[in-house]
Amino acid sequence: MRFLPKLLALALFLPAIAFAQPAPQSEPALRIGGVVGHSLVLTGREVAALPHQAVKVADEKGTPVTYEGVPVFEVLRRAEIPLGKDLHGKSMTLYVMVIASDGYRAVFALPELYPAFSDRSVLIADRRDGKNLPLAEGPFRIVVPGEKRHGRWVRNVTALKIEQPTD
Ligand SMILES: Nc1nc2c(c(=O)[nH]1)N[C@H]1C(S)=C(S)[C@@H](COP(=O)(O)O)O[C@H]1N2
Ligand SMILES: [Mo]
Repeated sequence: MRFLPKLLALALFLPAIAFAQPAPQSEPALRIGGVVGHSLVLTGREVAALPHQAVKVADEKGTPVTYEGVPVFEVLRRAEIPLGKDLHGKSMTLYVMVIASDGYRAVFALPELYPAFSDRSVLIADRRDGKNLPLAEGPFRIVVPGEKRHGRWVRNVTALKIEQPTD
């Protein structure tokens, strides 16, 4: 019984030790969650290993630039969003909330990203002119070929959340 107070003290102290551990070296990651079959967290390396497309676009100042990236659809597919013939009816109201590290957000309706609906590939870019994205943009940036205003070209993307209005 004499040990009980010590055990209690230990039990109370252990979580403090656990929280005091240095956070694991956090690799840049992209979270995909919300209305999906299963949530995903992809590291920069995992994103780099997915099939890429290169697009030549003009940046917001009009300077030509080549981005390389993964079609957003390819990432959503791996999180098992509703696909194929399932993308009709109620699924037509699904949208993707793109979330950045500075709190900036932008929305794409799912059909905008879906090859059966659109020839345009909205990309999660991880390279610019053959190099990793600069810190101000990376590690991931949305690139929307053909979209003149760049309000949805979200920099420093940390998450894609698939959502649906509730009513
Ligand atoms: N994370 C984040 N991304 C963002 C913004 C922002 O404020 N935060 N601004 C958007 C707007 S309004 C524009 S016009 C473009 C500008 O891109 P640039 O800084 O590469 O020229 O970034 C877009 N992406
Ligand atoms: Mo903008």
